[in-house]
Amino acid sequence: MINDEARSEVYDPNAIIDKWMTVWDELRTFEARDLTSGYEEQPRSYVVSMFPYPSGDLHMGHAEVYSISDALARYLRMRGANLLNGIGWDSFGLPAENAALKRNLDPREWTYTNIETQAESFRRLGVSFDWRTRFHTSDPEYYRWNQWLFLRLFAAGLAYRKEAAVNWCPTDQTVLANEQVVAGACERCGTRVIQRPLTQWFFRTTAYAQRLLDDMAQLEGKWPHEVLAMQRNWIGRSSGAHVDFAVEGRDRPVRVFTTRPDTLFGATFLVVAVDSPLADELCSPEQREAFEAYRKETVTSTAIERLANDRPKTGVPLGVSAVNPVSGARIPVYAADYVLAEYGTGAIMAVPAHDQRDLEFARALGAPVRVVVDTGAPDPTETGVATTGAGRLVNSGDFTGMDNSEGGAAIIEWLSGSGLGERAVTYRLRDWLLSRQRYWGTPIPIVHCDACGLVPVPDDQLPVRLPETGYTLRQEGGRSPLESAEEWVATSCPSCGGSARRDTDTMDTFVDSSWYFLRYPNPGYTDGPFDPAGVARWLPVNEYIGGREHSTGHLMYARFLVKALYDLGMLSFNEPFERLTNQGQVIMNGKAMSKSLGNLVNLQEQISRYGPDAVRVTMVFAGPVEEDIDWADVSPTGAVKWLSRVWRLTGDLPDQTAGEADPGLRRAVHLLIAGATAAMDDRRFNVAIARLMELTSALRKATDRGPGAANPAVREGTEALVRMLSCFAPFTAEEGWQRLGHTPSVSDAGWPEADPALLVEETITCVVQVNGKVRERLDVPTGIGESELREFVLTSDRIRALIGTATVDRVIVRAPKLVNIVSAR
Ligand code: ANZ
Ligand code: ZN
Repeated sequence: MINDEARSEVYDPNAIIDKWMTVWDELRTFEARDLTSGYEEQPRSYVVSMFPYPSGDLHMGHAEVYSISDALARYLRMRGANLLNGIGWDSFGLPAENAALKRNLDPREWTYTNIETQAESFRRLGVSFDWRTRFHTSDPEYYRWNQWLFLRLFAAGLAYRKEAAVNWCPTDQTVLANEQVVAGACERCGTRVIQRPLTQWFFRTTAYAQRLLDDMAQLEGKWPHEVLAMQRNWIGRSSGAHVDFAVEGRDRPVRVFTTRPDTLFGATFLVVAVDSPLADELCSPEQREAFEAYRKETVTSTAIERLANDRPKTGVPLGVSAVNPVSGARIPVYAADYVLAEYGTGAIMAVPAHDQRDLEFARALGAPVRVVVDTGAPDPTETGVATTGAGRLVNSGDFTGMDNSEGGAAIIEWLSGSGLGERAVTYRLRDWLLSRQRYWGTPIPIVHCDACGLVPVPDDQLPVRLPETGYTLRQEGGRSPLESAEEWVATSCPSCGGSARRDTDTMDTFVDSSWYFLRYPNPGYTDGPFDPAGVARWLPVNEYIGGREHSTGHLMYARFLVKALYDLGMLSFNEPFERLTNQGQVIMNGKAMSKSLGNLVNLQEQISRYGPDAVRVTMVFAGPVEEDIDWADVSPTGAVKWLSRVWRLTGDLPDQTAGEADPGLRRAVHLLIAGATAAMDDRRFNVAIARLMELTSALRKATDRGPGAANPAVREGTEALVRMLSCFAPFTAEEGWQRLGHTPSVSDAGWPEADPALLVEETITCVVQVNGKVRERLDVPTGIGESELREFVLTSDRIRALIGTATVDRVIVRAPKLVNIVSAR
């Protein structure tokens, strides 16, 4: 009997950190076996967790994502994979610049200090990164390749510059991509975003819209369903038709996009986006004043608000009329804000009977309503509710009587034949606006020359380095801070040698993060953005782990860029991440943690109180990976208790085992190994931990009241426990492994294998009689049913030999102990 209290040693999780950090470094335990050369055969496994942004020290959210990704990485490694677990920093971006401006510092200082802090915290958290992969996107050695990639896309026509109405954040004084505008506000600071016309750089993501959709087939079942659904919505494929409407006094028709060509006879007016050049062009002199006034009102509303169904509809007549191509009716043309300039063609045919927004607009402005699909629902003119269902066409000329889907196809055909329209597909996805009017980012490697236009900086002049004086630069009124670095801006044209100016915008940091995982295999590579041999060896990423907030931004950008590089012949695969896992958020009392709510939990405080292992275990054990963890509902004290039990157990076992292994315990151990393994394979890490906890209890019971600490089954079970534990609580496991008399590292000991022979159910001896005489004893599972047992006995070789050719008259089965076969002699 072992008395825990009598032992002088206490489990002190913080006392063992430095020791094991040093051992792992010395043994190079977590280095991939062949990072940059000497490539081995399979299996290899490449795990990437979305790389951190260096905003201060690590926080609870980091602890969660890296506890999960590390459990997975360690598991795959223990299962025999040559594993690469990379780490770098996404170190350009606004917070550094804002902090620097506030304190009059160089953003570099803030950034690199935070990186050092985070790196140390990662090590103290026991994350098994291969530190040789480390790089920072704000290093010129990295952003140089951002510039190089930009120039490849520019040469391929995939990077271009145009004037567009863009999202502008008045507080951060920068443009934002659509993906960075959340509910009409700046994702970072919450300020209302306004629309401003500016000349900006774009990547042509729309050229890949269909492939971004189609290639999701590869990800089905391997990425979370919701992420795929969000991407599908974001790409927003619509199919329908383009229809041309002749407009009085204009030689070219107005083209609209519609998903309901079947309703064409019900188009009683046209609506053009108020902020489109087309509206400006169509407006008659009489309506000019009203139009300008209306246009002014709309600049502050966002696309989402403009499209909202419940918003009162506003607009102005443009004072021109168009002709409905099928009915020949003269219909008025309006400008309104519920039509977006950037979607479809920026103009619509309004069918108030069958489209709610059009109906509300018609009611507000007194336009006619004409029902053309009889859906069986009440008349929209009376109810104010547009009828959107299927039905038969009415008031539709020769098409009257057709069912509406067939009618739609027939109308498209007629339009095509008459040169008035055609089948069309439209996407909601927009080109990626990548230029930013900020300092702390990758300078765009383009020179503006009056004579030559946009001239790429030659590759051998890369990187275009940021000027060092970032902190003295100010930005005003939407000008990039780089504009005030006059000496830096002034340059000569690489093409004609004349005086020219550098582009003063920097790249969205999502450019940096769209390819970083290609560089981990050889982070110091100098002949290109990534080492083709290393990429061939390690890519695509097998397991990608990160937050679901990146569903439509980062993940879409990375997919786009990989496809573009595939087309440029630089990659041999077209999807970057084979499998994606989203972890939930760490929240507090039902709310996201934030300084302003005062519910921030400090990670370092948790670690110093409970130790890194207990914090990690708590994160992973709290629930399924994709669910949020409310820190108010969990406490690492439970994990501390469990880990100290494991730790004591490892100290309680004698060096020499004695006696026969206890069969019941062995079976329990192997069943729990099998259970934990299956849970790990399904990424149900919390379930795996539950199995380990059960195993701990079984072993504790066996040492205290069962066969005793010296029993070989206890040692076998404890060693298996410690090996598996190393995925979640690496320091405690390492310490336990040593206490069990082994040399480090436990990570090299491999994941325990469940013995299949021990997994079969317990058996009992069944007596088999033939005509009342005992002829055979067979081992059968205790839980076997009557019919199963009958089958089992009659098909067993020995019984069949006994019976020979005699016919079986009757079989009496008393499961599980007796079977009597009555057979004719
Ligand atoms: C006539 C019509 C009749 C329409 C009807 C709908 C129902 P999705 O599915 O989102 O692609 N639309 C087209 N361009 C638009 C723009 N730039 N801004 C706002 N609305 C626009 O929607 C396509 C439908 O949205 C199109 O089909 C058009 O209205 C409208 F019973 O045309 B429809
Ligand atoms: Zn020039």
